[in-house]
Order: sequence, then C-alpha cells, then structure tokens
Amino acid sequence: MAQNKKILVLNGPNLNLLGTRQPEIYGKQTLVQIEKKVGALAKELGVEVDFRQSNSEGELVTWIQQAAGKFAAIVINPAAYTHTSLAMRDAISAVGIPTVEIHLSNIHKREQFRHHSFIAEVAVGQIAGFGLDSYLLGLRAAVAQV
Ligand code: CA2
Repeated sequence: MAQNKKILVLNGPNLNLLGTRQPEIYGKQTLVQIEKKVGALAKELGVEVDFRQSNSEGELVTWIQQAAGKFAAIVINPAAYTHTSLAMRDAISAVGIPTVEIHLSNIHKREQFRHHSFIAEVAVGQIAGFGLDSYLLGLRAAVAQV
C-alpha cells in the first residue's frame, strides 16, 4: 500500500546544471522543474517525496545510510557516480531499501565508459533514456515496490 510511504529521490553531481547546458542530451528542463513534476505525480500516487541533489559522493552515501527506517524506496540518478562509485553501491546494498536507478539519457547508447553501472547490480531495475519521464517512470516503479 503506497499511502503515506516516503520515497527518497537522489540526484548526483552536475544535475543542478540541467537546463543550462547540453539540452540535446539531457533536455531543457531544470532540476527544479523536474522536482515539481515528480512532486505532482507523487501527490497523485499518494506518496511523499524528498527530492535532493548533491555534488558530493560522501553526502550521497550519508543520505542513503540515513534513509534506513525512514524511506520505503529510493529513486536515484547517480549521474557520473553511476560509473565509478563502489561506495554508493555498498551503501544501497547495506541499507537494503528497494532502489530504482534512473538516467535521463540512454547510457547504453553512449560512450563505452557509461555502459557499466555499479548501481545496477544492487538496484531493483534501471530506467534510462526517457528524459524527464525517466524520473516519473522511476517513481512509479518505486511505488510498485512498497
Ligand atoms: O543520463 C543521465 O541521467 C546521466 O546520469 C547524467 C550524467 C552522466 O554522467 C551519466 O552518464 C548519465 C551527467 C549529469 C550531468 O548533467 C549535466 C547537465 C547539464 C549540463 C552538464 C551536465
């Protein structure tokens, strides 16, 4: 039952720049606009969302750790840390909260170094390539887990 459940939506490095550069890859929406759309869908689905962004790997790891007992699911766009962060992978694995990995772009159609995700191995699943809709689909997938 999704009612009253809290979902943590995490955004990794540089996603605060959305809407200012590389719109051909990441779209024209700012992160604030995405947050508003996610908030509206959350309301419709009857869940509460806490939407955060950090450029710091350590802060993201701390937020994942602190989510234990407070959030029913995590939706995460780990950005570049997707491809590098064993620390975030270990944190997700340690807390055991169902986690949905999302990406604006289709990382599998891009450079080889973006094809591997450390997060995918501990996520329930991955949604990539749908722009803003990756966030909305990710939220729906997370709600289906709780
Ligand atoms: O497609 C995605 O959502 C990514 O997670 C975005 C990351 C990238 O490193 C991943 O491979 C795929 C990059 C986020 C940087 O966002 C920017 C936004 C505007 C301008 C520059 C970067």
